[in-house]
Amino acid sequence: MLYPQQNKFRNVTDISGLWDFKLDPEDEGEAGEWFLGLPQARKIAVPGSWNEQFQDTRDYTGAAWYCTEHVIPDSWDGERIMLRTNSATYGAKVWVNGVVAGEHLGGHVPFEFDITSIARPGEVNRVAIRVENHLEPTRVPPGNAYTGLFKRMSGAYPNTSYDFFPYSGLHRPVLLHTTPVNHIEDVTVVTEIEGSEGIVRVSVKQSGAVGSGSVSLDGENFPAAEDLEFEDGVAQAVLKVPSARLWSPADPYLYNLTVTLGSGVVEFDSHSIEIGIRTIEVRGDQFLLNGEPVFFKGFGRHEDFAIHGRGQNLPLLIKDYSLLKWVGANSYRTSHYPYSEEEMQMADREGVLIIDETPAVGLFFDDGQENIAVRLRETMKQQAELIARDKNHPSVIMWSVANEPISVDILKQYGVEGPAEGKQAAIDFFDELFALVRSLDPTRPVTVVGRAGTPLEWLALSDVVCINRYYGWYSHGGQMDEGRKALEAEVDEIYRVLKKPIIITEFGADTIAGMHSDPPEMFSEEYQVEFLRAYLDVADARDFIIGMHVWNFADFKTGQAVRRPGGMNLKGVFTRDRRPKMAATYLRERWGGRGDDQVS
Ligand code: BDP
Repeated sequence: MLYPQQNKFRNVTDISGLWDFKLDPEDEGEAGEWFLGLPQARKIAVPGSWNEQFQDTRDYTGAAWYCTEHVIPDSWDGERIMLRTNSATYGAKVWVNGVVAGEHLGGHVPFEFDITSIARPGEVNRVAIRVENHLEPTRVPPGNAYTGLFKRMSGAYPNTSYDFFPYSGLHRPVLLHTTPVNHIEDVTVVTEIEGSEGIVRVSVKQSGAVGSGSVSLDGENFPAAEDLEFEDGVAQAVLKVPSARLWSPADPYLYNLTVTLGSGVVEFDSHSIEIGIRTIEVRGDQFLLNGEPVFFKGFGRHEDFAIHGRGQNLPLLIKDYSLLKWVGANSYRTSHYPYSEEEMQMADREGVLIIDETPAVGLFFDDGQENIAVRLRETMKQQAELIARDKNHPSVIMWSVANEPISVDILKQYGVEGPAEGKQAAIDFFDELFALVRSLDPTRPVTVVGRAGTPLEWLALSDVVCINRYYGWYSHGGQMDEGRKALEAEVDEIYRVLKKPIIITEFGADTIAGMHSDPPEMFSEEYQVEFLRAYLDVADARDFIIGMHVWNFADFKTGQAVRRPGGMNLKGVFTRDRRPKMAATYLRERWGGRGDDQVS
């Protein structure tokens, strides 16, 4: 799905702002025709989670209505008019001028509907969106699942199968945009390197039957173009870039690629994207970027901030990238759902390597074939949408299909006897999921992120083994020396069996900013430093560990539970308002972070 853009063939208008809003706990809105206007509405900010904008909505996950009016310009008449919602968590139904435009399930990727036949150029148009975030066991991620391990372990409220707050609502901008009727539908770019030459393979899909077009690449010393000849709406071209300037964290150079439909005097449409020329490959124990081994230094993160909730927050995005550079990180994982498109654009521009994760967090396999099949369908759909959205970003270097799925063996450790068939069901689930990802994108490695006790057969599916570990916290609490030994023994055993490179994608300790102790004690800033030091030392002594992602970049909101003071997970090395704990300064020394003046 192309990112909307303004150019001489296309228009974009962001219709976010203050919208009318109303909760619909009884689900009466549709019968009451609220899509024609909300009775007794209050204002809400779009984008933004609804949970913290009012006093009475914090734990509300039922249906709610958003409504706005917008004058579509006359000049849009004759164009294809689209309504794009960049993120609605979780289910959305959209009306324009009282007519259903479409529905979508899944909280973190954009969806759009062709509203040409219902939009009224030159007039006021009414847009209504009903959003609901019912927590259901068959959703991805699941909620209200009494078999879910997170619920069992933490008793969290609201009842999610994951450790972050179920923020709800319109989380990213809502756009109206146009394309010509005959338009470019999709562009796919794959790059290779031969010697010093960059090879850019471009595939273009159009909606109509225009016979030809062109693709041009603009960048340092290299303005060049190739013709496109379409057959059945699809065309390919290969651009060769002598002495290509390769994309990498050290030099995240982007070329501008423009596809044009039509040729000469008659052009129908064009679309531009920024691309990076780079290769990635997992070879032996190494992850190679442009043929050179990379070590991943960084974090698991969340889209999370007070009051905004999960709502897009551009000043925070800028601040976080500046802190990532300050601390010396070169990578992060979009734990535990796709982040905004603007995040991905920043990663391209700043040279940050992304493990791009779907919302499949906390999956389980002990509630019957039927439920498992629904979750598989939903996971595959969301995975395919993510690949369609992010496939052209040079920063995206690996897909993570799921975080910490719960095997029946893990449940057993907690005294829950899962059904025997849950074992095979999970194997079938991941076989299908991995096959889908590899067929949709054969150019990137794929992983599933494991927790303590994840079966090695599951980890073996991954190109890079990704594991989350909490020795010294959830086990061996307060005994970092013992925790370190347990970690060493386990990673050595995993490597002995799987012979694949390992990234520790989570390790961290809850830390109350300002709490100190000597000798270090759990929850103190000193303990967090000791914890991180031990893990980083273990990694330094092992070539097969190719990356360390601290959990978490910043403190974040989650459900209320005895393990979560104030409903917060405090494993951030920055506080929620981005003040550094001692651990941030420690990481900066260890990772060689840059000064503010050196941040581009
Ligand atoms: C891991 C989860 C992560 C949690 C973390 C924790 O992947 O979402 O926030 O543990 O307990 O199991 O802090």
